[in-house]
Amino acid sequence: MSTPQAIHLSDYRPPAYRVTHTELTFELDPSATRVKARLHLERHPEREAGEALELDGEQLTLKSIALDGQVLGEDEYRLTEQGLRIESVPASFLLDTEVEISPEENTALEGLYRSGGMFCTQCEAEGFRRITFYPDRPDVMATFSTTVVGDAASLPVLLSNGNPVERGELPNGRHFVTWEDPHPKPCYLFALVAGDLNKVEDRFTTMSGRDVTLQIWVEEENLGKTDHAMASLKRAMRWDEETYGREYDLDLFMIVAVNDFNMGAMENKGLNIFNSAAVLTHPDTATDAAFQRVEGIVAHEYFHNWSGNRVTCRDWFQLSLKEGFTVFRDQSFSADVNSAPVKRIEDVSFFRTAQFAEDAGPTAHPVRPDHYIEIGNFYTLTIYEKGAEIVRMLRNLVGWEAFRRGSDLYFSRFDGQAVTIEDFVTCMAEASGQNLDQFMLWYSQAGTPEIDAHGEYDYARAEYRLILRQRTPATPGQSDKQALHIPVRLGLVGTKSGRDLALTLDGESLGRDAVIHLREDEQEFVFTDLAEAPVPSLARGFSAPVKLNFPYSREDLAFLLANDSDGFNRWDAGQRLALLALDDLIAAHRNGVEKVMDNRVVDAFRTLLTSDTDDKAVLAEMLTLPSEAYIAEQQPLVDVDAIHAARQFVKQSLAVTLRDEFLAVYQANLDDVSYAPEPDQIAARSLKNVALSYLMSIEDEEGVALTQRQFEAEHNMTDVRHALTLLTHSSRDDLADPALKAFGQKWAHDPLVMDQWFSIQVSRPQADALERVKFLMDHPAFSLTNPNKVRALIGAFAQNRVNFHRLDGEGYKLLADVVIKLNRLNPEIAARLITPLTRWARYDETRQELMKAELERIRAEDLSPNVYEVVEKALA
Ligand code: B3K
Ligand code: ZN
Repeated sequence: MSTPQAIHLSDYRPPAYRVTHTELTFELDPSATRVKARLHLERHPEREAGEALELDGEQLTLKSIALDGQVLGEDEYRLTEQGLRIESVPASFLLDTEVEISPEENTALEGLYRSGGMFCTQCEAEGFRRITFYPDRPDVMATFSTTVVGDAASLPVLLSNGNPVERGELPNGRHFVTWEDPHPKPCYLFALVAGDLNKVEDRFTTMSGRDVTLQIWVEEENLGKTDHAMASLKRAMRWDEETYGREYDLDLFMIVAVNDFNMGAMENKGLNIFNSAAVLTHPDTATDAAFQRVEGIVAHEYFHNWSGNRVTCRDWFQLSLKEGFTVFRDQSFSADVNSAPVKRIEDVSFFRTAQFAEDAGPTAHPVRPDHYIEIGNFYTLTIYEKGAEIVRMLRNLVGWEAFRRGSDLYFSRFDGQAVTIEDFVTCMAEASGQNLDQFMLWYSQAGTPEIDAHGEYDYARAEYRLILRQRTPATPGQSDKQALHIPVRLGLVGTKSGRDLALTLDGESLGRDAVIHLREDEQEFVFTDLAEAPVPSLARGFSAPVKLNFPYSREDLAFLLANDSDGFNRWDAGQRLALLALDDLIAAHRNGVEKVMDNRVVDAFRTLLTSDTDDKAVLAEMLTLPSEAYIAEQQPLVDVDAIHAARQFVKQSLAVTLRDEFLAVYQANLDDVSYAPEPDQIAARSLKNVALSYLMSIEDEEGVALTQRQFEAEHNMTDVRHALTLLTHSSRDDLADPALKAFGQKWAHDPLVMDQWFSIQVSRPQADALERVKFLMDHPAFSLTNPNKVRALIGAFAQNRVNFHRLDGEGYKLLADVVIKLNRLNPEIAARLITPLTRWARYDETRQELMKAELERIRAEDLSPNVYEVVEKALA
């Protein structure tokens, strides 16, 4: 393969020719599918006459080509690795091509491929060029008419976008269905599914009275696992009408579950294709977390119908235009239908662990990158989650009402168009009358801003002076950073009253909870008329995606944990308090001195455990210690063993001292009501299971007995999986092995449950985790060509902090071996899998060298653009 070249945002030009209508016919065959395409093309008004026509196309065998009905001779067009070129074409014309492709050899799962016995597609970002010659870019929007022809016996169901308009029998046992999609769309939203599928059907009446048929298509054995996805879909449809005034626009909305899928799901117009893991649920096989994930993803893909499909991206640099906005929309939906504080805590915990790490590593990039080699590498936490945080800041800056007006303006002004991030932000500026120029920097500047905050209370003047200093560390290719516009939501909690004090800034009264705007490198805010000294509660609700440092004492943090009126910051105060204690213990472990537990943490936990709270879901979060990954994020140099030992020590110390309290919480939250994925039940289960984790951490007789009882009761997968994890992660193989064996035998037939079984065992801290991975790679349920299996086994192992980072380097070597194999089979998955190795700079020298050696070993291979780009950045 030749050295892949970067493409740049600054080189954007509209296409020379655009397609107004696309007619496709597929003759499906596993090894030789024929695709006929008739493209209605016309010159773009902004481009000059006489330019050549260039169409993208990869791995296509051209069988015939004709322009306006005239067959083209071999000297009238040119085929390259990247596509097809015709030097001279009229201003408007028809192009007919016929190509042959081989779905069964397509292990990259981009374009048209086989999953089990079915055919399905994944076209975003650039998969359509593996189906036919086409201007494969999002700013070419056409109506589509698609005829799918296939064997009637093995492929009774033939689906594509839009509405079915014709169907019939053909000779040789074949049949066809023709689909029309009246909404112009870019080809990345094209979809086709064919297979022996069964449907579950429901209806939805939209706010204007349109009757929509809803269908979820699955393989027969999964027919009992669609209720939750269907209910979620209807909730999402109603929510988008009520919240954003957005209504569905076709008579039919379909979801299909497929087993082999690179991502969670795909928002193809009218025909969403889902990874089965993101749609199928049943109380016996899916955890509460999985139920909530399904709800969120179903909503996310549905919301794309407006934020992404009706209004799409001009080019792939604008990816966050649709992804950031849609993640924000799905987060808001989940917050509205579940526990809002817990949703925020979960999202932020994940964000601060994983996106901060991305921002601090060699693949850091702006939310709108200015160049890339392979767009498939840019479906990142930065584009998605940081993009969503930016939209959230916008919502908070302009207020919900102006935000909604801005969103209405955006959808009406740009309906049917492919647009840019400026177009979106301009609507928000117009609707609110605010100047968002400085705010735009959030899109172009990479890295996590850090705010160093200091405060001082002056008794004599009854004033609190707060000084905020911002800086954004250099990221690859961006050494000089400018000051961002950072909204900091805050309260000042009175140390005597424990209440939020009234805020007066520059003579203006701001209430008790306000947003101040940091726009300079350094700013001072003087709050006046404060009768008591406060402890500041800063960046409430994580009001901006920044690291906020304030020299809190442990007493301050314990105070905020008890008194902050902002639930999110109360939780965060607990996390900060635990982190301070963990810091000491990590140091003690490294220095080989005795570890001593900080009593302030014990006291705080005792108070939490014995308090009378009605918010069990938040309490469960408060009782959860920062994860090893998050603790690692806070350390200058990651010492995996010290972090593991310190966290384990805190957990066990709490369990020993507060055993009775944990036991009481566990017992108070046991129930035998029939399972429902409802907020109250989920909250009680999380609280009970957090308590069980502590009880089991000391592995005393009662903890073990309770865990085994919970495992054997088989009440629901949430409880069973939690108990199995505790048994498997305990120090006792006599607990782990029988439980794993029973579980593995019981669920051998269910791939999604087997994924959980794989993950649980390879994430155990015991020293045999790596050997288990190797052994399980030969398990009949494992397959390197199924992305879910790769994630469940290899991906999960790479998250096993202690064992992946083994000092003999065997963990790194195993990952590199898999990456090398997947580089050929599935480059998109291969490139994602490398991530943990790219973080080498965070570790000690020995590990750095071992990790870099594996990256070098990968680099020596003949690489796909995906893997090439990541490895080059990691070794730059
Ligand atoms: N838009 C898809 C992502 C597909 C990426 C494939 N390389 C899923 C989503 O964000 O909804
Ligand atoms: Zn999306």
